[in-house]
Amino acid sequence: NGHGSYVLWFTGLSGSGKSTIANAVSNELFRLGINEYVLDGDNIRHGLNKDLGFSDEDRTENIRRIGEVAKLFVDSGKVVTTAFISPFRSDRDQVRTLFEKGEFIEVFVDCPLEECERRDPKQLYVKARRGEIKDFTGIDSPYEAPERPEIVIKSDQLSVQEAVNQIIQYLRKQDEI
Ligand code: GGZ
Repeated sequence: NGHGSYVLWFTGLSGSGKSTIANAVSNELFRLGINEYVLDGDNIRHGLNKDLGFSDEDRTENIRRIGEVAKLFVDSGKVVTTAFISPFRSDRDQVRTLFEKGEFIEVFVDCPLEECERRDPKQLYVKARRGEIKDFTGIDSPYEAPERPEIVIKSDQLSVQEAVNQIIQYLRKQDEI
């Protein structure tokens, strides 16, 4: 399955580093001659899914649609990276069923809530603690960590480059690069 098409599905809390690491992986893959595309809040929640909010139902629908779009990319022969909290295990497992074995690579960006809250780059945790944002993941909405992710990135203990290296190493081992 060398140079195949697959999805790198990032999951983790807000502020865990999903988008940063996903974009850095994307740049590295580009350097290696793999033209890969990143789906994230900027291009999905502002477009295809702009009718959806952050209730449990809307998050489930958000992830369902993203899964279907990722599937289209993979069918067309592309590598795609997704960077969404995707907090519900059942939603991620449902997306996994769309793909052949080995095509769905779940990347758990494992960062303690306290560290995400300390970073709080958009001051969203502060607002959630004050009750100004409702249903915020980790505060008053759940995050269900993956049980058997293909990759676990301890993003509080690694630099972005080290995280990228860990993922590239995994892909090499799987003959995906
Ligand atoms: C979580 C929220 C919320 C609530 C707005 N809960 O750090 P960010 O800003 O850039 O990333 C978060 C993003 C989460 O959207 P996703 O599509 O990834 O979520 S899910 O997979 O659960 O559907 C955050 C911002 O949107 N944001 N309100 N209530 N994150």
